[in-house]
Amino acid sequence: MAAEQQCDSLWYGADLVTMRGGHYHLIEDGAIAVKDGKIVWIGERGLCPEFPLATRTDFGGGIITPGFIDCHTHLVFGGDRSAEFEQRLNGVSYAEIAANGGGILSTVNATRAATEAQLLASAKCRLAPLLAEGVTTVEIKSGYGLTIDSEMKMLRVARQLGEELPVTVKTTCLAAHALPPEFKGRADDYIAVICDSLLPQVASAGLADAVDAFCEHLAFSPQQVEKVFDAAHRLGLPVKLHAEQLSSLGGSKLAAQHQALSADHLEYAGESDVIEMARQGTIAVLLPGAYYLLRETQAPPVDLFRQHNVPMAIASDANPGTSPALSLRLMLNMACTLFRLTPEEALAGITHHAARALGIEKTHGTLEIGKTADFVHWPLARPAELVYWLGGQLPCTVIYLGEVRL
Ligand code: DI6
Ligand code: FE
Repeated sequence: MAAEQQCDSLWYGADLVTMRGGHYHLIEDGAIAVKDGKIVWIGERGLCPEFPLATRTDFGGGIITPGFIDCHTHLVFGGDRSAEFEQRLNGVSYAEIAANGGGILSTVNATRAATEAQLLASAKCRLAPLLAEGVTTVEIKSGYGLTIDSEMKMLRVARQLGEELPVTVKTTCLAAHALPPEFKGRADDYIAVICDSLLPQVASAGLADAVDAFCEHLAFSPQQVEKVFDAAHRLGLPVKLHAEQLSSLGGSKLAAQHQALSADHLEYAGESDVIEMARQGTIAVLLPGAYYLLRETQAPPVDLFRQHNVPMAIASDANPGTSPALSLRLMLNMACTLFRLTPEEALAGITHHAARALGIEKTHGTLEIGKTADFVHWPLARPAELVYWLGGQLPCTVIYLGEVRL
């Protein structure tokens, strides 16, 4: 870049944890130049061009990471399920609760009954703590409406969150999350509604960036999921899948074969699934919050993901049933303690690899020239500290689209 080229702002005086290629790729005493919300120069401060007209911020120490990306959440929903949390602690299983009309369906009832304003207000409260700890991009799924109108209502609320708050929102239609009560015993009919009416309407309203489904005994079979994937592809929408969370049904392999951006959960994935994911470039999204809350004992096959070079992302899965998690940093710690990721892998999981899981890696997830200027300054000595503390709030300055987010 020519030295005489201008930028709007220059940020320096900290070590840059660029996360390029999914590694720290540290630049000591670095500088970042931003123009029109994009990074136009990055490198050692000593090599930085003049940029005489730029606004300057000297952080005077600390580290700068990319903005965090929570690539799997269900943040928009009505009600809460603390009563079920209590039931589970009294010995009732998640599957039993679901079979008795509780579980996802109780949130479906509360979500259908809620107005858009109510859903927006409650989701804002849950999003606030994520933003406070450096999240600049969040994915939000539907899946608690399960009718055309209420799924579209959820997705409109998700879009509105992105318009009203300083955060980038990616929306995912998860209409195939659970069988709505009106379709009891007629799952194939519901899948047909999703494929023939719901998804086309969602797509023509521009409400979804991707399509997801829940492939599980208590939800939908691989054959049913495949129909949803085919419909999504006809509409030009990328797919993702909740797969191998509670049992092994081959969902992750199916997802990979449909060029899914990601397969998520994956506790019960096997080597042939991992090999197919590697072949197709499908990201493994690990969700330690749900694993923890369900007291699962089988961890996802992290060694196989490493061995076959399947990138691992980490997300909150923030949802009222299995992961009422409102801290992505806590998920980092849990991914390390429960799944034995390294802190570097965990940070890649909420930056570069999370961006890949959303298909936005060209613009987000690392500190590189040309990328969106979303980054976070932390007055910390080293990146592992972001993963080490168990929750709590660490002071930080968030730069979103090139400007300090207040
Ligand atoms: N897997 C999960 O862990 C959540 N959805 C899914 O497909 C659970 C959602 C809920 O219980 O409300
Ligand atoms: Fe989920």
